[in-house]
Amino acid sequence: MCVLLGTWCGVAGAAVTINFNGLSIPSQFPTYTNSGVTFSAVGGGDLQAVLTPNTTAGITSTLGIDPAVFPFMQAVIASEATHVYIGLGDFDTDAETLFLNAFDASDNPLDSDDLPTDTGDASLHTLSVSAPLGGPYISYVIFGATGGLDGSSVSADEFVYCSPTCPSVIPAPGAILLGAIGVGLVGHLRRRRTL
Ligand SMILES: [Ca+2]
Ligand SMILES: [Ca+2]
Repeated sequence: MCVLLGTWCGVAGAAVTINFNGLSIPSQFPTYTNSGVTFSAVGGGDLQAVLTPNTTAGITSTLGIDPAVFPFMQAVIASEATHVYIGLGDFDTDAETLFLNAFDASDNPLDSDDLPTDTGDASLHTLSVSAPLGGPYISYVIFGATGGLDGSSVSADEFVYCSPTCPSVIPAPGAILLGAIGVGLVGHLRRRRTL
């Protein structure tokens, strides 16, 4: 599904949003795939559906590999992406640093975003990353929090990606200019004929 969101994706952009609202709470699963994106916990373990700070369903990881630490989460984007946005929020009401890191298909870091949050901050915060213009594009992202209680004790929601393979529906500026010249010329000729 391609939804035009020019503000987020740029002139030729189209965005896909995954809101997790179809997930049942509580539920636990090793992976979650929706709209060409597969979510999982980094290093193994499960994900679970939880109520996020925006009071709708989202995901977080589960304790398991290390029984005291929530692992980071990752999202693999089948079509790759030019931009990725994610909402991250707390469920331990601890101070921590939210992060979103982007990588290409060869595991090279492309971009990163982070945001320190204070104790008691129960808001969903949007983080974003971008690929270089023309690529290489974002193959996967890793996200979560560091420095707080119990490892990556945050939930995720409102995942948005902009696919480089989505068809553009916005004409290039050159095409718009040529079209405007053509319309003006036809109007001028019509006016001359009527005189
Ligand atoms: Ca949601
Ligand atoms: Ca936390």
